[in-house]
Amino acid sequence: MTIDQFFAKLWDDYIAMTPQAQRIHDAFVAEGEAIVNDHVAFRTFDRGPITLSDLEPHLLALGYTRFEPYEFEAKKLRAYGYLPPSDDQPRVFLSELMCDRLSDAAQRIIDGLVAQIDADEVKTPEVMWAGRLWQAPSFEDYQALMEESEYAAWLSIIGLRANHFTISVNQFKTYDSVEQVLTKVESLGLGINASGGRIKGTPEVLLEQGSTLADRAPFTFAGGQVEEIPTCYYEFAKRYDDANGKLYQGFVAASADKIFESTDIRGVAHAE
Ligand code: OOG
Ligand code: NI
Repeated sequence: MTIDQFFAKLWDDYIAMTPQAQRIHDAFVAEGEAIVNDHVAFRTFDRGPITLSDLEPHLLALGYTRFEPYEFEAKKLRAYGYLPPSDDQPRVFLSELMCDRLSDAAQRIIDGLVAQIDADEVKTPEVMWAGRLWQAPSFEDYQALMEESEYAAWLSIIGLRANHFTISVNQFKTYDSVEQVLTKVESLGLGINASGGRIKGTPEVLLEQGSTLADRAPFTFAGGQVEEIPTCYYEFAKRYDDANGKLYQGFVAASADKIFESTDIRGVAHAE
């Protein structure tokens, strides 16, 4: 599979899950903007056959290289940033939940999900947009995970796929700032993640980011209960040159910590 095929499939799955992404994409295209992806992000459990180390080979096979690790103590997550084989391809952010930091009860729920995975399915790159590799959990299990980790609850129903694509504001012609882009996105009637402020990061940390609030969709839990749940979101990023005049390639942990909350069930439309 070529890198272009990989991202085409990933995008198709993402927009099927995230109608707002196609709307946002098309609105900027209609204004004559070129859409270049800054990065995409994946989430997983550090349990069963889908740990970060199990999924990483698919990125390496496409020519990605490990760049930098990140840790999110309060959210019980660790992550890696990956650099693409060429500058015109998106970076990748891959995180995993440190399951042993959850209660025994929550760990048992997660173990029950990952035990259903056919390990062979994880060996092909299609696993990166395979979605749930287990039966839908019950609403009770979802809520129990939610008590301890929004990320765990989200992953238990959404599964493996791009949780967001990110438009590079650097490549825009008529928009200079992330705030201008967010204002346009809001004019489409979409909500913005205001946790930690609408704009995360500053020119000083060489990365400014903003994101939508995830789309909502009905989800059928085990037993047939249907509830509205957050799916995926869209992000906008502007990078700056470092002291050596080289474009910053990393992520910023303090900003990423707030970007994760774009899929929070409680919504993060409130500024903090
Ligand atoms: C990833 C959040 C971090 C960024 O740009 O800092 C991130 C996620 O929501 O899984 O993408
Ligand atoms: Ni991101």
